[in-house]
Amino acid sequence: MESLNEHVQELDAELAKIITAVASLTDRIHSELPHRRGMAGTKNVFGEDQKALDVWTNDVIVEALMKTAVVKTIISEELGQPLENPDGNGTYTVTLDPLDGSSNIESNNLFGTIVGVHKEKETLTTGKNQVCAFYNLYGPITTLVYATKKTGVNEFVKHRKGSTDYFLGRENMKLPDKGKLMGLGGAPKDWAPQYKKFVDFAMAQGLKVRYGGAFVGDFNQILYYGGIFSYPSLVGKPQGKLRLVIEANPMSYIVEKAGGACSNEKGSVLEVKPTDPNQRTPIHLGNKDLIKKLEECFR
Ligand code: AFP
Repeated sequence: MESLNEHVQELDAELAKIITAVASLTDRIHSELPHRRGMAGTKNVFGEDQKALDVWTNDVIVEALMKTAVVKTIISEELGQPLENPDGNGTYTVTLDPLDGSSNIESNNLFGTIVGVHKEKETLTTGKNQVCAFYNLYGPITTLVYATKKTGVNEFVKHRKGSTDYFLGRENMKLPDKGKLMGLGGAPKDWAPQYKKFVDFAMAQGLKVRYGGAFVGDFNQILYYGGIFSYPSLVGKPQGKLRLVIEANPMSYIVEKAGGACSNEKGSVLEVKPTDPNQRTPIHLGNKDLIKKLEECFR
């Protein structure tokens, strides 16, 4: 059984350090989950109440990433503005959603960590410039899915017995040819007529609706079963809910490496040049035929 530590040896050594730094925190984060379900009493940059666990998870991951000495800048949902490495070290910019799906903490539903990695001089650059993206899913089984151009998309399973490492579950993952599921974000009363048209089409094709309220979990099931995850533009909220830089871009990179496609209803999300680390975007990810149909509905 190949371990994550062995698998990442194929990568640039600095990039491998970023992946293993986050992966090595899983036991620490997992063991804190039951103890930190309350509010921290502060708000993040989006005006949302921060849960104690969000704040704590952000701090431990940021500390570990900075310690690698290969990270120049961190853009995190919980930090508001990009954080430069105080030692002036590093060449990578890492985008971080430390605890995606944090409103699922109270209800004990899925949540995870989403990471995107860039190696550009500019801090804010298009998603297509990512060199790697990965996520941790703290589910009944904890998994780490990472993608690079060289390795494709690979899933690792956290070993519980006598090891802190992850072991290869699925290598070079590809979306199934025919999608089975759709995850539909936002209240249907706020959906645009174009999106309603697409949903009617997808339902008529026999796709089933499954939605858990954490991007990590809702995307992960699409990677397995195929279909489409959407958090669309909404009436009164044309940019939808999800964040371009820290949420949409890493998952879009992964879905493309798995043979799927992404869209912001006009074109690929990965082509959008961000102007603000916190900007939002409509996001749709999944099988290419469904993304094509979605864009036709919006034309
Ligand atoms: P929280 O981290 O505030 O729970 O938001 C999670 C999220 O950004 C993303 O993980 C989900 O896909 C989406 O929001 C769920 O939003 P709804 O609660 O509107 O379904």
